[in-house]
Amino acid sequence: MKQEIPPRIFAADQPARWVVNHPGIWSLPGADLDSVPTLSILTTLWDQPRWLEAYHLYDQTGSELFEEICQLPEYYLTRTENGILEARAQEIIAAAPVECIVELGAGYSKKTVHLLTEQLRQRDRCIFAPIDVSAAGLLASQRAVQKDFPRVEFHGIHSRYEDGFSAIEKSLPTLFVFLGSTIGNFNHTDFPRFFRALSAAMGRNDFLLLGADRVKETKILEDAYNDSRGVTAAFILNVFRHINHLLGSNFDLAQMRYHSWFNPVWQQIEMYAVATAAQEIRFPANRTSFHWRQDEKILVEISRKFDPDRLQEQLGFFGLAPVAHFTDPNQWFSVLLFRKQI
Ligand code: AVJ
Repeated sequence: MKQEIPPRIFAADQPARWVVNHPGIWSLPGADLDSVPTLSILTTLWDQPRWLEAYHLYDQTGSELFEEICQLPEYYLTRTENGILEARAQEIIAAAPVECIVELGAGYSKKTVHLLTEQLRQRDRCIFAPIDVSAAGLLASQRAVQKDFPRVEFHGIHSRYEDGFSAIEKSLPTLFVFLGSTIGNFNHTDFPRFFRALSAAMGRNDFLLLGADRVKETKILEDAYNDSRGVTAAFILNVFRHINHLLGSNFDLAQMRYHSWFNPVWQQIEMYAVATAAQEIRFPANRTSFHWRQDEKILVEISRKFDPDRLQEQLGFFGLAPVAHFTDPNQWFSVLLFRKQI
């Protein structure tokens, strides 16, 4: 194992827990990030209605399809959020006097670049620490940052979000960044669990920059998740190819279709796979099976839509006080800045 001096982003009790597999990238041994997620898949598929955790969507093909989604004319989220950050990065960084930017997600999108540029311009000092479960994503991010921002101190954290942000030194002034409306994937259990943990990990006067997609006209929302080229359908149904590969199951992609709608009561897009013919789904390695009835739906992903005022009030209960609210001319997307109280 290569020796590396632990960066000061880690809290005092942390360095002993982390190892360096590649210079500048820290991992938690024993976190089992790459083990087959059999239990997650089997437990939720036996639930009623059947459902899946969203992270299974991101195998190699799924990640490529998601990149394609971000370019679709109907998928306004990425473009709109990027426009807000490009226009307002200066104000955001001015309002958050920090030394360190911790991004939940591998980072190095166009969006992060705006923040790094401003941080260097205003403070001439910038630590950038993305947290991600994908080692490949972190390596790509590291290469790009070293090339484009040689003055940025890069530390990749290869772990789940919660393990990563809990390890950050509280006395280091830090801006936590969680973009893309990824919070939209959190269900009503995940949401409070996530914000309780994040807030507990934040030091007094640390900041959180949160990207959240907003409730809007149903047609606009539904088109964003049901594009004319069928990329979203391919992205959602690909999860079954991935599961077949992982577990040796026999989901038949030719006998299912994609269905999505905006549930106005729960204020979320719901993305389903619907069986177009009954199929017996077998998991030979686990000696189990289930009957997928014709027309029965499996909920593959949710994408919650938010009211920014309500979101600010709700995060207040987690000790996160609103500092600023940035939006686009259509008010389709919100980038919210919070400060940790006490
Ligand atoms: C990555 C969760 C933000 O909910 O808009 C896009 C995922 N799914 N199209 C979203 C997604 C289908 C996306 N997030």
